[in-house]
Amino acid sequence: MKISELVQELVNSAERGASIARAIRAESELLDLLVQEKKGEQKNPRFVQDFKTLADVLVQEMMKYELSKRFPGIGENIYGEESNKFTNILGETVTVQIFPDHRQTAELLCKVLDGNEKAAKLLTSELYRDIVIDPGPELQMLGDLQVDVNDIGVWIDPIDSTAQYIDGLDGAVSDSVMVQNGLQCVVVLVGVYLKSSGLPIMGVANRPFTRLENSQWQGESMWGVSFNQTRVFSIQTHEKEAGKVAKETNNDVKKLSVLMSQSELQIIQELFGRYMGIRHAAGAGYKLLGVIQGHCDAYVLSKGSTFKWDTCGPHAILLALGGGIISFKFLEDAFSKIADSSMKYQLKYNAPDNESLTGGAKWSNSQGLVAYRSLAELKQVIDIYQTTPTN
Ligand code: 2IP
Ligand code: CA
Repeated sequence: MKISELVQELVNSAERGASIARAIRAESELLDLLVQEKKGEQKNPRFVQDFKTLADVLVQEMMKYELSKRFPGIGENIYGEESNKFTNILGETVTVQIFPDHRQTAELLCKVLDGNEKAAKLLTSELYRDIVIDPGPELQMLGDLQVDVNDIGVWIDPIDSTAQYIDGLDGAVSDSVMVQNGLQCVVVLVGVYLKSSGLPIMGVANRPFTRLENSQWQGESMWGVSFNQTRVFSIQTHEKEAGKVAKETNNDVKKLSVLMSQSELQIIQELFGRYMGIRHAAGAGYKLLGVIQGHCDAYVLSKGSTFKWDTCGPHAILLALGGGIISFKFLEDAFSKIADSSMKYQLKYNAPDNESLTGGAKWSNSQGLVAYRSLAELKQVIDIYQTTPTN
């Protein structure tokens, strides 16, 4: 399979996902369903108690459908956060999938949506919209590079930062180009990894709600490939410029700035906060993009609260840039050891981190993570971690 063709297909699919995410917030019929409070007792024996999950599943299934159409057989190796089976209180189950015939898809959606024909039609028309976007001139740099279709797996996070997506507030831009929360934190993520090595080789990240133009949300898309000796990425120069501005507005330009979750342990925030600027932002994908775009130098998370689908795509882009993502526990190792065999230390995507992980935690990045833009930044994070007393 030609890598450039897969990139083109992933970029298109992620854009279609982004456009569905925007349509749901723009059409009142769909938005009402999204923000509807979940009532404890449902009068109707509904299939969908939670429309957000249906939105997630639809984006995921649409990507599966589109990729399988183009690359037969790939579908069995595409994994996502959500199950596509919905069961109502009568014990009936429907499996949400996209059919070649759009009428069949509309009928299925109508059933899942308790007969809401209008919503089913609106969603169906978004699902089949013809979308082809230009991945940029960098695509040509991939030339004729090939990958064995039997050796790849795909992780999809159809809508990362779902809480922000449902709240739907525009995050206010404060002292930096990044927001702390709001719709801007939503990201559609797709990552491709090699089954043989577990390493990510290709990633696409699409932010559906990047900026408002004439009251309409505009998105942005980026991708990266890190395969054998080839490293190509699409990050545009205006994003690099934005990163520069962010750093210059920092009082101490030499100080590293690190992204953390609002819920990061206090002790970790204090430890790094003594020597680094700590920034908070919602969304694992959004924080990873913050590092990719150079708005911050690293993203540090001590807990296992992210999953393979959150990190696989952005991880491939970071590798393409010369950075990476390692487990937080490796901050205890010598930097020289990590630098010497940095691929060995990267998070892996072909198996759970360990066999004892079950249920919801099975596919978590169980020992936390450190995402960095280059080894120089990773070195600073390790130095601080290893030399700072915790009291
Ligand atoms: C979540 C989402 C959260 C993030 C968490 C992810 O994915 O990105 O915002 O937590 O790690 O798994 P935090 O914002 O504290 O970093 P989803 O929204 O898809 O459940
Ligand atoms: Ca997620």
